[in-house]
Amino acid sequence: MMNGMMADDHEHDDDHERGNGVGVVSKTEPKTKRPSLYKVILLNDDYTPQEFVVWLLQAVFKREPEEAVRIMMHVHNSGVGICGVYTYEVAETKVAQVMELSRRNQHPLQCMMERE
Ligand code: TYC
Repeated sequence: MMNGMMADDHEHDDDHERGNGVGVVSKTEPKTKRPSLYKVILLNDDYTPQEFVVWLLQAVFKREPEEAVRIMMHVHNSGVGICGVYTYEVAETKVAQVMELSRRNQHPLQCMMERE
C-alpha cells in the first residue's frame, strides 16, 4: 500500500538562490513509477471438470483450497472470475501456464489478462 510518507514519494522543490534575488525552482520527478496491474481472468465452460479448476487455482495462483473452490464456483455461476492481480510479466506467465495445463489435459478452459 502506498501513502504520502513512503519512499517512492521523492517530489521536492530545489530553490537555488544566486545572490541576485532570482531563484530557480526545479522539480525532480520520482525515478520509480508503480507498475500497471493486470487481472488474470478465468472463463467458464461446460466441459472442464470443477476439480481441475480448483487444482489449478491452488497450483498456479497459490490459493488456499477453500478460496480455490469459492473462485471456481464464482466462475461457474457467473461466467468469469478473477484469479489474481499481478504485474504484466507475472500475469502473462500465469495465463500461459493455465493455457498449457488446459491444453495438456485436453480441457477447453480459457484464461485472459486485462489491465486494471
Ligand atoms: N462449468 C464447469 C463444470 O460445470 C466448471 C468450470 C468452472 C469450468 C470454472 C471452467 O473456469 C471454469 N464442469
